[in-house]
Amino acid sequence: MGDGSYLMLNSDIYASVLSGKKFVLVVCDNAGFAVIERLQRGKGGRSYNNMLRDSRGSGAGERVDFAAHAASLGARSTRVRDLAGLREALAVAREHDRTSVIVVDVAEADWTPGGSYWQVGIPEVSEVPAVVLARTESDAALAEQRRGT
Ligand SMILES: Cc1ncc(C[n+]2csc(CCOP(=O)(O)OP(=O)(O)O)c2C)c(N)n1
Ligand SMILES: [Mg+2]
Repeated sequence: MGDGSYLMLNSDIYASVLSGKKFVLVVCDNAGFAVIERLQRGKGGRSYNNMLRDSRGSGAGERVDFAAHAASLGARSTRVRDLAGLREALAVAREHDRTSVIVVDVAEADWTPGGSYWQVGIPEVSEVPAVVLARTESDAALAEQRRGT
């Protein structure tokens, strides 16, 4: 899961430790809600406060130590730096009977378009040309959508 999803949903780690229902979690830390940032900009919006680099205030840009956090919930945790480290950490995690959290830093730009799109509301009326274009493209895509799916 992503770093943002981890922050929203991490209590399940503790539940897994308490219940003994282990899982292996790989946290891909790209320092923010990257998919939301892309979605927002892709629909004509401006970049706003999705990525850590855009945060303001006295603690701006502060990174979370996810491995330390997961350990505090009772999970085994480690941070890996490369693919070899990830392979090894996965192998070790699979052997253990306790939930493991493996943290890896990933690049924000690393993603592969799948040819699908995220259907969200886009203003019908806007003075921003990029929003008007996004709405036009969305309407065209919706016209192609199969009914009932
Ligand atoms: C509980 C909850 N709140 C909000 C959302 C909307 N949402 C979908 S993806 C996402 C950001 C995910 O960020 P991250 O897990 O770091 O993944 P990234 O896109 O950076 O790879 C958000 C906020 C959601 N899916 N679930
Ligand atoms: Mg992220």
